[in-house]
Amino acid sequence: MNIRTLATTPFLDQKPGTSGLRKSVKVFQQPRYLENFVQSIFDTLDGREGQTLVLGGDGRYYNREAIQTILKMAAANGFGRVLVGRSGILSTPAASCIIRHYRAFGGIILSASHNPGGREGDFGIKYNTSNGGPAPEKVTEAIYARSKVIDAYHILEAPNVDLERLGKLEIGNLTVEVIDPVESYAKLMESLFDFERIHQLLTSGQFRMCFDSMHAVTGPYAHAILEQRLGAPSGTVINGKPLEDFGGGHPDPNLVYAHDLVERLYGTSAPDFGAASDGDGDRNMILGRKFFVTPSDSLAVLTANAHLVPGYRQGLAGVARSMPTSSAADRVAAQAGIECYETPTGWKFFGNLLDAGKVTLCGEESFGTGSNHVREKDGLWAVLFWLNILAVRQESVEQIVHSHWQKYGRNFYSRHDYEGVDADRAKELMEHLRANAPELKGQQLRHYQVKYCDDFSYTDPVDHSTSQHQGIRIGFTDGSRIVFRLSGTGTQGATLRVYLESYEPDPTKHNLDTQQALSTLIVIAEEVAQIRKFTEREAPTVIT
Ligand code: VG1
Ligand code: CO
Repeated sequence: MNIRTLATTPFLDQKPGTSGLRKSVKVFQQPRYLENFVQSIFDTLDGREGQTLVLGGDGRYYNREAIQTILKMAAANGFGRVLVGRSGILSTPAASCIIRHYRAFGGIILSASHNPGGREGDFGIKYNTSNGGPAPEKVTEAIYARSKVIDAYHILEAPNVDLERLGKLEIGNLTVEVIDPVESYAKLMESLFDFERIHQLLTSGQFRMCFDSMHAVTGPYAHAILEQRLGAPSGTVINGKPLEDFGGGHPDPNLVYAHDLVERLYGTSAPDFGAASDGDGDRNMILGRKFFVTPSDSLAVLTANAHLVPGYRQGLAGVARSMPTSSAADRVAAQAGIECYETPTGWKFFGNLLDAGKVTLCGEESFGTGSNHVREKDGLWAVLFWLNILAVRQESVEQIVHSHWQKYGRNFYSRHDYEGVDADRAKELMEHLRANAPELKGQQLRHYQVKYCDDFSYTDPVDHSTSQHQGIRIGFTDGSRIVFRLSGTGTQGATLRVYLESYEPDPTKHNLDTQQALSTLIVIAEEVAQIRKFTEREAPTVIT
């Protein structure tokens, strides 16, 4: 066995963002770049000797190469066993499920999620802890600190591992186990949902659905679960073959990028139900026939209907949503008499609440929904949850959402993204807002009165850690809100996100167009933040 210790020098830009370290493939392909980061992770893990690690990714370009390197580094760093998905594939929620199922020490997930892939695209890496969830900030900060001083990494000299064949093999003192990426995840889904009832719905001839895997990681999962186990006709899953460049597409399930799906659901003889997932399978978009469900509403609908689903029939401990997510779920929680928590953006902030049993469901406005079944958001889980509700209620998606609004009122909601703007100008915009924030309180802006304006800071109710500067919020006396923050997942320039929300209790106004309903808030956002001036853009790049 030949373990080599190689000298290296730090890269100073290995700071993990909202969800791991994301950079262009070209950056990751620099000699020692991946090795430095992986060694920095390993160096911060006390007690890794002999432990089990889970490893897999979303199949994008550079996935296979990175996996070979990480296996050899795990062998040289004293791990006992690595469970790796066949072909190097594991969706993010499946990786979380496998870490928990095998009681692994942790896991490394290779993905840049919804960012485009391929040689010219992005790559990413993140570490998940033994609860199956993204490493909390104190861990990512320790990794970053280590990456700034690292001077050596350890790697075993060994031939590449055959990732196509299931089973065990040894490299050095490490056991590598190539596992089926779908199996334990599919079993977990079967334990939560009424598969018999969903099967009846999907084979009744009265109901058609379409699932768009966007040539990303959910292809094998969706084929196995929706078509093979639940009996949906073949062809239900479109773009189901994972490709290294996602077929040239942008694997972000929204109305702009999931165009194949949107065309079908808004076309003639549209199916009853449509859904899409992102690069690594943790996001979901839910559509009815000619009808879009905002992710914030989706969380609220799942919360209100959880009693219809076997895995949640015993009741919900509470719900949590990220701060920019609309407060639709808060209204359901209030009526149900359960707690609703508000966390900063990013799934890592839900981990403690889930581990402590304070919440059962969580969600983000960015097409992410999940529960205590794993510690990541979970795209296919959300689709199965919706299918279970549809099978029980025998109503259309649109009817279900409209009756939800009738009962709870409607939170009109939209996010305006300005992608790839100049990073310094974007920072200036935020600083300008931060400086003006104290003066806004009490002011009348158009017909809205400002109730509060602050830079969101969060104290974790479980470990009392605090996270500051999580977004500028302007709250109005009628419950409407505007939130500004900069993305922590982009790789080029900066992305400004503007989140807009207004509440409408009156059912006769629920059919208004969303952008129309939010038009005054959109004007106020421009007036307060001078978005055009700072971004030098006339309009957002993406509106969701
Ligand atoms: C975005 C979303 C955030 C999500 C994160 C990771 O982060 O806004 O809600 O948790 O992506 O999702 P940001 O910092 O760019 O706004 V994924 O599916 O990209 O891992
Ligand atoms: Co994702």
